[in-house]
Amino acid sequence: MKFLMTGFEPFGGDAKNPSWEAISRLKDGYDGVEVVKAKLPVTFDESLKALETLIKTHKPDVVICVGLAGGRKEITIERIGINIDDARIADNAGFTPVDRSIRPDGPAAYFSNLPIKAMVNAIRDQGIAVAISNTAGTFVCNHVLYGVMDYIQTKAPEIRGGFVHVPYTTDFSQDYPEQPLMDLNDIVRAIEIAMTCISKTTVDLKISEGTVC
Ligand code: PCA
Repeated sequence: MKFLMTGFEPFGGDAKNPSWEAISRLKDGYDGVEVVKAKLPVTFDESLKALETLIKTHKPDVVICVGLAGGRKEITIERIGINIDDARIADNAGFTPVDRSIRPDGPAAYFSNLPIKAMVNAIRDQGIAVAISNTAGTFVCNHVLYGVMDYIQTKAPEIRGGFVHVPYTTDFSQDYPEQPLMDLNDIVRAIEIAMTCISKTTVDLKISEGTVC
């Protein structure tokens, strides 16, 4: 089974992006799993183009895009990508779209088709903080999640895809003393557990990971 695993370049003034730090540390293969790693630009216009080229080139069975969610204390497995770009900060090309549809004729949202409950369960079993998230924001990560699911639904329904957000890592303690931080080794391990889980799971678990507002 071939996995395309992506992280992002730094953005917003940070020197590093923990998502790429984690992805770059994955091995090229695990038991029965081949891993292709790539770094995506943090730009609305180029990120999805780059991802589509990678999918066409490598023909993966599974695509997992990983990004930074600074301020979150857990690894978060994203459930849904929504059809909107609404940037609070400029992307790395200096572009700040406001209330722009990603696909003007597309549905309002797409669900990830990864076994998100099984992934949360497997990661939590190993003592790593993890949760389902019901919003990937409205910046480049949501753009990529919506875009990859649009590609899958319309062009390659055999692919399973989704998005994982990770917290800041402990080496950001000087930059962000107030932010929750996670050890990079735990993030790498969580991603490895998620890949193993996906390779062994065809039907997701029916367990509640819901929230009440
Ligand atoms: N996080 C941003 C974009 C790139 C990244 O790592 C986001 O959550 O949209």
